[in-house]
Amino acid sequence: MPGPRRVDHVTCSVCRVTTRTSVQPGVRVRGRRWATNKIDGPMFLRLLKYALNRDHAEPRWFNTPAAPQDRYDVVIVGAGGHGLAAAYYLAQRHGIRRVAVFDKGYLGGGNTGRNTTIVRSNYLTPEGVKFYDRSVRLFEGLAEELDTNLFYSNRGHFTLAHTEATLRTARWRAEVNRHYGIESTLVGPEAVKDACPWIDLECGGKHPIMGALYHAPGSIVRHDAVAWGYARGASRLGVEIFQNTPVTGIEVKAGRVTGVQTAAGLIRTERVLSAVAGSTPTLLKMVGLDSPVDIVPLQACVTEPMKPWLDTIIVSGSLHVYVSQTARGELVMGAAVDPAELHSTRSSLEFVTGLADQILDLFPFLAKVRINRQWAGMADMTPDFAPVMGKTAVKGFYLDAGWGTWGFKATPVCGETMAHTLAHDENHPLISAFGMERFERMHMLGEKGAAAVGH
Ligand code: PYC
Repeated sequence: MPGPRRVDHVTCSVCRVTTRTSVQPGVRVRGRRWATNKIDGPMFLRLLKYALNRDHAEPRWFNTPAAPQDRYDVVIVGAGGHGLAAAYYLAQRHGIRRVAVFDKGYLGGGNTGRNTTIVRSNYLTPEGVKFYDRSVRLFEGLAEELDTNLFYSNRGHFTLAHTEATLRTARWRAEVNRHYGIESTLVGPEAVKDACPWIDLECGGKHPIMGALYHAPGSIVRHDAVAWGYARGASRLGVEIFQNTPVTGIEVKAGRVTGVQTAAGLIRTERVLSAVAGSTPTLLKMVGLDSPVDIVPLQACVTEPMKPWLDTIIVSGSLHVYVSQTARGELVMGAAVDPAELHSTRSSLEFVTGLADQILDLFPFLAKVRINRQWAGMADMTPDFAPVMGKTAVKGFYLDAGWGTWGFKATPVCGETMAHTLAHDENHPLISAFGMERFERMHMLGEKGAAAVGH
């Protein structure tokens, strides 16, 4: 198997050119040319010009009106990536522009800003594989579509196997993936070492690496840039975004949505999309629906910056670790979900000590590296580890939930499919298997084997 190549997509916000740079693992990215345009010249000159001249203030990414209107065609609850992407595609693809997005906090401040930015489509079920493949494809063209540098960086993704059972699941995933045209393959330990020479294949003698599922499209992308890019795109098309404006109730009359109570007053609407991850049970209660969703914290952390040494994404479900290196040189890492349900974003010492213990088995040379920040998101878990999406028993109430530990990578496809579903009042074909009614019928999807995170 050839070593994975790293491909970075860098989009210049002045001249809108997306440059792809490609390197072999371990080789520094060199020779990135300054993007230029005819008017402003190279980007660094433009930065100087704008930084030093008050008359050239950068335009705001979006403006919020002083107060919401009385009525909207669609109200979206949650200004994270999913809600904003749905708003963008509603306006851009379906011409539905009287859309308001409300968030109780700040834009992208929920799970969008709290994940470890991994994008992949190496799922286990055909439904999951097709869905996430569409997401990866949308991600690949997103910087250009949103005219925003998303720092999309194609790294390749290794899911390590330390046991026969994990190898079997990896082989199964590779087969399903390839059936749907997705580049996933089972590789031996030497391919892992080729791509990541710093790894200890013996893991300190405790859990030797027997092989891995290698997934070429695996990538990382700057999470806040995705949310802000969608926000700007939606806002340019007329969508209104209200931060720090909680939705406190949803009016339902005769089984239909008629309005939304917000901190800024009552808004009339017949269509509401809930895209609130860890607050899903709260929203469902507002419309009288019960939920199969549990909320569990998922913690992550970031180290101080280091010289580039990790060009790929390394995941070990058995060791409960996943790690990648950002363009700034920090390692972004996470572990298993917390062991019990908890509606909180507190992060713990127990998490970092546990994670350090495991990561040092893989990379002993990291012993002296300091952790700069740690945080938690609230993962909304379903019993079968697949999402809950689409129409619900309440007419006009649409759900985008059950993202567990893999919601960020679904951002574009959720936006696209939920916009279609709201616009046509008909579930998009890619989400038809994800309806809430599957739990009543016991039609579970069984996606747990594709989780990167221990549960
Ligand atoms: O699903 O790839 C994933 C993932 C990585 C970290 C948390 N989830």
